[in-house]
Amino acid sequence: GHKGVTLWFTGLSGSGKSTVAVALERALTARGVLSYRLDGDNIRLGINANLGFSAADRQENIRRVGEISRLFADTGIVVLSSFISPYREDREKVRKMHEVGGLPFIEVFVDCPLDEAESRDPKGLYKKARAGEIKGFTGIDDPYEVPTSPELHLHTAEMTLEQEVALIFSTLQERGII
Ligand code: GGZ
Repeated sequence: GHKGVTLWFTGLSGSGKSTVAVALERALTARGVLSYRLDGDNIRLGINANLGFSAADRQENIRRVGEISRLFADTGIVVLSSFISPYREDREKVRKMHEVGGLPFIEVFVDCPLDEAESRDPKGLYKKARAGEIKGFTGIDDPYEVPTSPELHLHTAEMTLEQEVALIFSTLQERGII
């Protein structure tokens, strides 16, 4: 059996948060562990369709996603939440909502250098941000506050995807979650 938990992936756009979450989900499914992924693609088009990227909207985005993660984790699911979540205070609030409910919370800092994320630019958003066509883009003209004490710190420039998945997997095992 396994316990519910929220794995909270934070990092820049293009840092690889979703890629790690997808690979981890595959590994968990192969071991019979029920997991569920939350990210901008399924949340910002649905429940948070009314939110943009102002500081207040990002804060509300993270608050709602934190509450949803907590509810899923409470049912025993391994929740994989991938959001830039650029503000430390908002991430700390999500951590607290889990802790008061006795639910494990694992902050995973997907630490990718800006120049690397920018060179990937899968959606061409950094290019638009540099050109001033998108205002308030994280890492360009909006802040990303790096985690000060994440449970896991993935230096993505020095690790393979397989190593990252293995590290998260062994952390879940060591903590008796899976
Ligand atoms: C950052 C933005 C912005 C701005 C659109 N700043 O690479 P992506 O496209 O798929 O990931 C980014 C996503 C970020 O949504 P989150 O819900 O994770 O953000 S937050 O936690 O800050 O609320 C990017 C796209 O949305 N995007 N405009 N201005 N990312």
